[in-house]
Amino acid sequence: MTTENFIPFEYDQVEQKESLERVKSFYSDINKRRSLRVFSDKPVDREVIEYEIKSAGTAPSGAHKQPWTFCAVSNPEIKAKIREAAEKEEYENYHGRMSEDWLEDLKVFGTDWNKPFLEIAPWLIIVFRKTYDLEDGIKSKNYYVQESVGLAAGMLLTAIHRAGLVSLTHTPSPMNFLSKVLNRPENEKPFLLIPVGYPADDAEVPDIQRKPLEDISVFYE
Ligand code: IYR
Repeated sequence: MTTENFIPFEYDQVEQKESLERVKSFYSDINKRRSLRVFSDKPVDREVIEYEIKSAGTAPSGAHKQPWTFCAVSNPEIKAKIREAAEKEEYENYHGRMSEDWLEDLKVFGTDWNKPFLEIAPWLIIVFRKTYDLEDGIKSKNYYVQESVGLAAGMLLTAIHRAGLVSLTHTPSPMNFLSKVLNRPENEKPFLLIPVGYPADDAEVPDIQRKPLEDISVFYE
């Protein structure tokens, strides 16, 4: 292993008892995260969004290529364009493109082709994955792009929750209209559209449960 470019790792020791306290407290907070479809139009400062994106940008990535771009949109005209294009696609999805089974699975969420939150939420963060890097016309390879951008998106949702805001992981399908509206280069493909803001005063969420630990884990001791 060549380590000439290495620097000391900064680490604050945490005792086991405190680890448990910290992770229990983290779990009780993150367990309150819900995907919201009803937003308030209350504004959110740009700096909050910047730090959420900076947090997402700390995610690990294949060969540290950081193959992501986060587009943060508060401009009302651009939000209106995104809503119009998304609803056009979703109308087709709900009227023939999605299977009966799929529509049945979605009933509990009460979704349809209408997406008013795309204009009401103060910010839309559109996550792009860089299928390859493109700098000054020169292409170079990225690795494990889906995994890397998925991790960054998860950290973004966590940061949004930590800031006391709510979000939705939205995937209007197909999403290529986002490249056009946001004028993104050819090496970037839309990955997720995440409205961010405060919940509407009367917001409700579906009554669904998370799987218990026994159903999502296997321990080998
Ligand atoms: N993209 C559609 C449909 C949809 C699909 C899944 I999978 C969901 O978890 C929720 C919705 C929409 O946003 O309505």
